[in-house]
Amino acid sequence: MTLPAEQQVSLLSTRFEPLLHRHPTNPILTSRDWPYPINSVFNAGATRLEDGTTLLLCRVEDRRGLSHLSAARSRNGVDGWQIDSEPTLTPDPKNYPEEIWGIEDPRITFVPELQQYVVTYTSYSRGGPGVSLALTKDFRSFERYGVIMSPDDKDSSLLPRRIDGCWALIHRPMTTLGSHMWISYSPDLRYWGRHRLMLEARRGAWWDANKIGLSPPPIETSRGWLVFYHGVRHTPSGCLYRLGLALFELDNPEKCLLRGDSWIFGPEAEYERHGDVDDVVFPCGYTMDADGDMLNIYYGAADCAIALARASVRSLLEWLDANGSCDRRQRAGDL
Ligand code: BMA
Repeated sequence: MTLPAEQQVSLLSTRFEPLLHRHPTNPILTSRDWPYPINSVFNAGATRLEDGTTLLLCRVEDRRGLSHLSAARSRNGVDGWQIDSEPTLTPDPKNYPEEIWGIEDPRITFVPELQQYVVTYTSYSRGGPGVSLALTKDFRSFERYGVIMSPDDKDSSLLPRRIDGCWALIHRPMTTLGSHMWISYSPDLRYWGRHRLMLEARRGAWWDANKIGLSPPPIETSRGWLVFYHGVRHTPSGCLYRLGLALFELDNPEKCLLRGDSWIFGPEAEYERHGDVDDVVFPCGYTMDADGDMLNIYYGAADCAIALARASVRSLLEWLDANGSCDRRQRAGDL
């Protein structure tokens, strides 16, 4: 017997006030919904098109283990999904050798100056995962810019406008310093430099020790860029992916204003706890309701399904005011 989603979470539910509310019909998309045979669908970028349609650009894994991206469109962002009958963006290793082992985890940014969507995604090369970028107007044809951050690097998203005349990209290179979030700048989306450490993974027993990464694209609020990031905790039985929250200065996004100490969302429901990879919640996209406050956050669950949670920006900022700090803990490595 399958329990309703809200009951499924009860065994593990914490007594903390939930900030993200799971949709009662979760998971909203699985491999069973796909018009062609696939292994799994998860980690989707999201945006709202001009006509109000919600578009998800989903990571789809085939039964070779390689991923491509496919678009799913819905009027209400919950059900009635129209899924492209064939893969929307497939790896093209002939022209882009860095895509030899697939393309994964897209983030979508609509850029008013370009009147286009910029999609950043992981290209899985022989040398490991790197960051690639493509432009599109309609999610049917794409202009690929190729790899913009060499391996090992992933979890990237573009800010929707220039900062001091330059485009800004958040990403997560793996260095001997650890797996931290960095920000880099470019005059033209092709050549990137001025690399700056943006947010460090903590160390020791913290939930976000050693490895963190950007989750959906940053959310622009009047108080700053609101950033969901994932923390990966290594445990004897595998990794635990959870979500934390931080706020960065609008015109200087390297500057962390507030960072919460505890995670705000983690795997609790059955579909988040068990799948191809257990205990993973991994949002890559959100849409905002017309009220300018309510977020629809689309997340991959256990690398097997796409689920939806809703959260109010106002309550996320209130939580950060009450639980965040802006001291050296941004640089938590030396705590
Ligand atoms: C991360 C990414 C995600 C994936 C997660 C859990 O490193 O590769 O695509 O969902 O691992 O497997």
